[in-house]
Amino acid sequence: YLPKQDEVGVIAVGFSGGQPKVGVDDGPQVLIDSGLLTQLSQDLGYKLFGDDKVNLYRELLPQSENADPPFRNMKNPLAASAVTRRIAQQTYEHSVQGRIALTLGGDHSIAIGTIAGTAKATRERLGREIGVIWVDAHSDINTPESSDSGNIHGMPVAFLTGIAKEEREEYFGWLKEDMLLNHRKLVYIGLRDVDAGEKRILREYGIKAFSMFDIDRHGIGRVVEMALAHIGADTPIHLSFDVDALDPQWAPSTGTPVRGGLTLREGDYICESVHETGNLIAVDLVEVNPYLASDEKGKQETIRAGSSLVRCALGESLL
Ligand code: 4U7
Ligand code: MN
Ligand code: MN
Ligand code: MN
Repeated sequence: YLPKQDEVGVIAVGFSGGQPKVGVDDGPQVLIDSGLLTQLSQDLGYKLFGDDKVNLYRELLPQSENADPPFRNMKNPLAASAVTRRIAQQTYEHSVQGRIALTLGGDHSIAIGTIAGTAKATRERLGREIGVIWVDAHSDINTPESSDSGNIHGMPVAFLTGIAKEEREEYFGWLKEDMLLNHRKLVYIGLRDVDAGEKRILREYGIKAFSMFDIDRHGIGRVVEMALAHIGADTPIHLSFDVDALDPQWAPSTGTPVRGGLTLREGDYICESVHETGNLIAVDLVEVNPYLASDEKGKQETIRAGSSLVRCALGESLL
């Protein structure tokens, strides 16, 4: 198939309602301010479409105490559902035209939208199921019932695979069959903080996951090779990259940092390898929160790391 490999649809999502810490909604703006989009167009030669301004979804966050009460234990469910529904429409529109959909977050709940949109577009455009490479310290596969926190950024994969289901339209019921991800076409890289309930789900469904243990054992080169083999050659790939997959040494400015993570070089290598397949259809870069580092240096390093990951996924470092 022939994606328009020189066109990128940008979706800048300033949404923080999938988790409790303020500031992740400024992630896309700081990435853009650092020059990321200019680099994509001027240095890498992409034609950019879509957002050059950030969609701040603050007006969709509950404006009063009882505006968006928990539903099945989920916090801010109406807001998260409404925002992700809109994002699904945006990634769908870019993707169905063959553009690479680049989404800058925002917390990881937004992947409910990004993947729903590319899954549907790819079924229509190519008659194919997408594969997802989810790079993260966490597996984000809690159901509303298995989650202890109630934070929706820990649940996107459960909704996307249909492991969590909800009929009511305003609570993710808009996620229809053609937007879902086959759990056999999902692979994780970088896991090191997986809840007990999530481990049960991963085991029950036989979901492929490469933890930090696997990376230490086999090395990043072999792990990426196995991950790509799992989803299959010639499968359209959606890469969803949570910056907390990186070790806090490179990306301290994020909401749920976990020690013992990927080096920046390993993160870049994953992105480069996905680019090299020629099958990349979408990239998410999420969970950059510019206010959480203990100093300015940590903030700048996190932004630089996030921006480097995106550029590598779009082919910067390959000759
Ligand atoms: B992120 C957690 F309990 N599993 O569900 C949860 F550890 O998008 C963390 O990967 C989720 O940053 C982290 O709240 C979500 C927790
Ligand atoms: Mn994470
Ligand atoms: Mn995540
Ligand atoms: Mn996080």
